[in-house]
Amino acid sequence: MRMNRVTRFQRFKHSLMAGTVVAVLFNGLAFSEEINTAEAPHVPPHTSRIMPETVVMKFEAKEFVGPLDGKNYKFWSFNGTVPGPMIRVRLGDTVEFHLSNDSSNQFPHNIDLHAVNGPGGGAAVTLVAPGEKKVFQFKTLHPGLFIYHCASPVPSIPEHIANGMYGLILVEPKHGLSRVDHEFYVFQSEFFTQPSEDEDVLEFSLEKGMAEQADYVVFNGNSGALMGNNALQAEVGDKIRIYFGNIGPNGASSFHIIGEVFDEVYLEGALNGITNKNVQTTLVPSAGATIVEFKVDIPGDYLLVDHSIFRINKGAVGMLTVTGEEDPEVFRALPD
Ligand SMILES: [Cu+2]
Repeated sequence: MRMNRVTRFQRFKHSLMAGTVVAVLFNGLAFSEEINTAEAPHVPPHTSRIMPETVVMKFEAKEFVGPLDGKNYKFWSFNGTVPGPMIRVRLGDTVEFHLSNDSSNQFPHNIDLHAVNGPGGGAAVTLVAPGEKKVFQFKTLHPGLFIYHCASPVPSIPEHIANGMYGLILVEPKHGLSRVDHEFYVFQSEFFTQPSEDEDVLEFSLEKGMAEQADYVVFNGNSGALMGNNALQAEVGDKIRIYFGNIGPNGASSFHIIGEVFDEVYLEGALNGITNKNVQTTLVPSAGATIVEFKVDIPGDYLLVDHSIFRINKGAVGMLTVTGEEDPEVFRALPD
């Protein structure tokens, strides 16, 4: 689990147990690098702050060849992972966002964060050529779980999205989120492929993208990213929260966990908005997100799926493995 380090200043503040006081004293000067990011399926820790701060976020666009369903694909990414890191900030924070473009890349990139109120969600002021860097800042005005993605027009916005440039940013409400036993970051996306000049490496197919015919629909950037040794783990009695994003780029997701019922769903990823209870399947639109919470009662394997069910053949399946005591009152097989 990779995440940004808490600065010495931050530790000093926490050691005083009076971070707020210090933040108030240094009002306007209080920069925090506590901004937490984490790679899927991990989630950055709670912000644990009472006051908003200025947080510095550093992202780099990175084009690379990586595995996709036993083959290789020409991915474009933020920070070299697909999906990009999950970001966690707090309502009222000012985010100073640095975007650089690796000098070995071929294309210009930018970032549109759906948590931003401003032109292009930041895309208009972050378009960077290979070897360049740009910085902008925004204030978080809405709590919720939001998509971010690249929106570079060269060669086309859809191509940047389809190649892997997306992720989630969580803006915690003023009083944070309740503690649960496990939090996971799961992100659904489609890939449209054709052989490149190098036959062993696949690349984006505009034709398939236009026809909305995905070859792969996957969780966390690859089929099997949440299967086998990569399955999510929990114990009976645990309360679990999943931050789920779907970029599409075309399809909506019918997110469901086979054998579980969501106790609570934060509809469309909104916080301080509407929640629903006792939900079997929740619809997540293209470039939308949701937060689901549930308690696991019985040991076993539970499949995360897009219940547009043929998509499991295209990779849209993950596993949550639950260990612990049986509870025959809740679930048991009966003798013949
Ligand atoms: Cu891009």
